Amino acid sequence: MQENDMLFLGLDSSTQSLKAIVMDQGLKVVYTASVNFDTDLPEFGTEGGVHHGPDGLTVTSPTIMWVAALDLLLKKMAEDRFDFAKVAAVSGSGQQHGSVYLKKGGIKALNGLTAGNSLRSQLEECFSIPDSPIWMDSSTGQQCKMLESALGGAQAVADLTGSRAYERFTGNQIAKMFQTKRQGYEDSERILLVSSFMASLLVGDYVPIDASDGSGMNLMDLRSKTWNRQAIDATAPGLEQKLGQIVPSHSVAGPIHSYYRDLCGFTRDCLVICFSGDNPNSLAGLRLQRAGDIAISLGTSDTMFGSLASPTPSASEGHIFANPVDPNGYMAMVCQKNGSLTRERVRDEFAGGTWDAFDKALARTPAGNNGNVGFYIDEPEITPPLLQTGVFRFDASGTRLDSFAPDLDARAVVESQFLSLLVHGSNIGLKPAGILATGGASTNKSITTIMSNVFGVPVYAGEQPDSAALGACYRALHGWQCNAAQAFVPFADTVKGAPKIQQVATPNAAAHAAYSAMLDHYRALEGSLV
Ligand code: XUL
Repeated sequence: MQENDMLFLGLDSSTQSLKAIVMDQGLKVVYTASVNFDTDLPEFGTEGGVHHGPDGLTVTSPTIMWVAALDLLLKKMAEDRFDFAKVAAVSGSGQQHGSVYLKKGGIKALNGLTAGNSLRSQLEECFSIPDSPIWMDSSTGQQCKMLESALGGAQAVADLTGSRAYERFTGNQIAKMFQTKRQGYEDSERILLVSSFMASLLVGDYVPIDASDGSGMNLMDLRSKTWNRQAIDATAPGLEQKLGQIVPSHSVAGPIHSYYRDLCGFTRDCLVICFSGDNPNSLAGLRLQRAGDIAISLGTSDTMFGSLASPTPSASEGHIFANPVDPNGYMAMVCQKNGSLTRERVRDEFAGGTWDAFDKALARTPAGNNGNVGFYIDEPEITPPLLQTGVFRFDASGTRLDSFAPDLDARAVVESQFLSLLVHGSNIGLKPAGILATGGASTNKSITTIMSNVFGVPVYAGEQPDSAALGACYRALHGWQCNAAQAFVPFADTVKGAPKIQQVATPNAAAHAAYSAMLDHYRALEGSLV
């Protein structure tokens, strides 16, 4: 491989798709490809990449679908004549919290992968629990209570692990598996996150969990970045052995397995750098290096996050994770489960079904919606914690209404989502000086304008909307550089040549004043529902 001809591959195994972004050493994106689970792999019958259980709380994805997606992605890349031989390092991103259960002998199947057969056909029988619970699952309330009572309450769990016990956090999902699918749990040789599972596919071996994604499990000591004995013991017997090690996110997971060399022409030198969660990768992709550099990612879920030097975990909201590009740093994050899909549902039901019509509805309504506030809870919500689904509409006097004029619904869904992020983000130290908007809806000018007005700060958007996949590319380069130097290289050095970001919205003083004036009204309505 020529030193000046190297490429870095970032994969993003998200809820709905598996994407690839490739960049050169000058940080320029040179290739992208993607596989959509619903449309490219219809045989799995997913909706938005998931299956909803009959209880309304359980949400899973067929684990083998993610394997089939990698088969298909590599096939698409080969058809595009992508030059795999130039890839110096691969890293990746996985939807956070989801868990993968490999049965005894799984490691042999990974080690023994041979080109000529698909990954899917070689790994189909490897899972002790074939459906992976994912981040949208909220069926583990009981297990959360058990963890909190074992560790001395919600704040104690937050102080130790960075977050109070959350239904979607992996430890509570594993506890439920132990309690309800005992045989599957016992048969598990290794339990991986989506991120470490995808990396394991590439290395052909079980790879460690990185500290940043490991922070989303309610099992890791946030400060020492090791498994917390009390949390592990309170979750399930024999768990530590099934989880393997935790390593810094920039670690080399291993060389790419010969399967990929034989199948597509990767070289022996190609390194796999530990994969991490999608939110940590987005932090890297957006190069959020100073406190006050905040991003809001508008995806399936909406998240607000930024870097922090010292963590102050809260039992009432948000999460603190280990920082994915600074082994001594942290990041804070607030996550709202009802994001893009909810906005799209409201658009389809009340605003003509197109973004153009939605924008027009926003243009016909004033900032602050004349005091009308709506909570659109299609999925049980994390922030604010509203487990009861439905639409809750209120007028300026706080009276509950059954319906709004349709234009008011369009504005209310966007405003309440941002007001919630403002209120809950500030509670854990996320006070933006400027906001980087990312994810699908970050290209929608009306939505970023409302964001800017709610927070009263400028909003920027990168040229590259797929920040998690891009962050995985940056981390592939970062990990490769750290390995070459045999020392930690500051991430700022890795990304110093990255393209400048564009300002896309400037706050309007009058609109911001309208939002500031309605904060108490918003808080009171939210409080009445929680
Ligand atoms: C984060 C979370 C979601 C998923 C989405 O805590 O649950 O953002 O990571 O992929």
